[in-house]
Amino acid sequence: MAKDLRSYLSQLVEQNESQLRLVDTEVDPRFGITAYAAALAEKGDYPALLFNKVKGSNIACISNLLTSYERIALYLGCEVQDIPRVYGEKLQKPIEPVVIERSEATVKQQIIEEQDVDLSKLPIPVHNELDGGPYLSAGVMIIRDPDTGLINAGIYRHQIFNERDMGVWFLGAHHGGLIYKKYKQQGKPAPIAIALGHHPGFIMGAVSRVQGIGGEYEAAGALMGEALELVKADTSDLLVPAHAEIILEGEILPDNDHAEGPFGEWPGHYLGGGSVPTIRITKITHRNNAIFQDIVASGREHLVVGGVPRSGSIYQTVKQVVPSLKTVNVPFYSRMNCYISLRKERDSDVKKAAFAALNTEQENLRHIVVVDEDIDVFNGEEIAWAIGTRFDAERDLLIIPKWNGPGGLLPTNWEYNAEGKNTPRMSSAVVVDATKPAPPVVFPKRAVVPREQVELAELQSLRSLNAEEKGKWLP
Ligand SMILES: Cc1cc2nc3c(=O)[nH]c(=O)nc-3n(C[C@H](O)[C@H](O)[C@H](O)COP(=O)(O)O)c2cc1C
Ligand SMILES: [Mn+2]
Repeated sequence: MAKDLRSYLSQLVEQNESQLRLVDTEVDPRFGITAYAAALAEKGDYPALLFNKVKGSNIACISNLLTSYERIALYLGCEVQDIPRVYGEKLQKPIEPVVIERSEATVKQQIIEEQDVDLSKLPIPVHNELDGGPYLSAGVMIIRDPDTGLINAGIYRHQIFNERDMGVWFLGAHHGGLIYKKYKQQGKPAPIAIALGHHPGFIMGAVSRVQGIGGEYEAAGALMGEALELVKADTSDLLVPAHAEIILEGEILPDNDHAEGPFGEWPGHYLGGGSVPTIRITKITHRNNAIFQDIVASGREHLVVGGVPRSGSIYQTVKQVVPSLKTVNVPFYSRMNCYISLRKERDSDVKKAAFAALNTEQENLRHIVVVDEDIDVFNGEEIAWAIGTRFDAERDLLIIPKWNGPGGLLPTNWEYNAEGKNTPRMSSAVVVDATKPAPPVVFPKRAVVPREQVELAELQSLRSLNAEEKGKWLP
């Protein structure tokens, strides 16, 4: 059986049942779905949530699925520390997709024709307090380059405008927007399809930084470990994933822009808005008992999905200049930071690694922390500890003024005048060298309990005090 969302969910449940929790109470798509994720996050709990009864919809909704590196490591079949390396190595061996018969394609089990399209029947959440409306946050939009015929895929936010229309927000040089403009210049609608709900390898493939237009289906195959199965779309010549949960088909209209936003985004605050192109949906196909997928856009889930491809690219470029690199992490709590661990062979390794990272991910990175190989870069406490014990600001801090820009997504990239008007400014970057000083400085050894002894501790035999023991020791 081909890998899909369901095969991954069973892998997740097999590993630990509590990683998938069913919400059987009826929830309102307006804040009701994100309320559960938020309430659990306050307790430090990030299970995948399957909502069975979303008001106004017969379709289930899954949210909070990719909220931890452990869940990414699960499908990549590696340790968390090794994600950037394994991810990068897999992307270097793309796997061609295969096209299957319509009758074999599970996503064609249910068909909704144009006259019956009603997006309000999908369980599309309103995520945060000030959001402009419901948003598709985990849809992979597929579009064909009219010049080369290559198919490109990516995740772009889609605000729902009415029963059949939604927006699409393309950033900067992302291929989706470049391709859309080619159709627009010819005054033609751009046929698109949006895939909702699939194996995480498909989703990560779609957001991987593949060189040039297209290649995402091949990247998805590499990350899934098998050829992605495709099927012909019903309303265009696009090829779409045959085992997605839901496919929306339609076109981006050339001259029908619409006001969009606000929408709470990955920095944890509102980003973007303005005027965006409109997509008209003309057909929906879905599986029996379809599961609609949502990504918590303003939180950890978005940053895990977006951070792994960045860590993967940075790993590859840093490794070329500093072969003693151990691993890197663009953490899920700040895409502007990057933590690099390495076995320092010479002092210059630190700056070489930091500059390679900054050059690879110029869009968002501005704070690089370099640590020794004994520090776990996936643990923010370890990073803070390394800064606290191995970093001296006067000697180890490098500020790079006017590193990147001008402008960008964050308010720190803008200068405001007395009238409140803003102009783009250059942003700075910083390298924090939290590695131990090189010899001759003798650095104290880290205090640890011997590993063999830690492993011998019989944790399963721990229990609470019984009555007799309470009588003995408690007042
Ligand atoms: C959850 C999530 C939401 C995203 N939202 C957007 C978006 O609204 N607009 C955008 O241009 N990119 C967005 N991205 C980033 C793109 O999907 C990503 O950079 C992708 O590689 C772009 O592909 P392309 O260059 O082929 O268009 C998002 C990524 C993730 C993981
Ligand atoms: Mn692309």
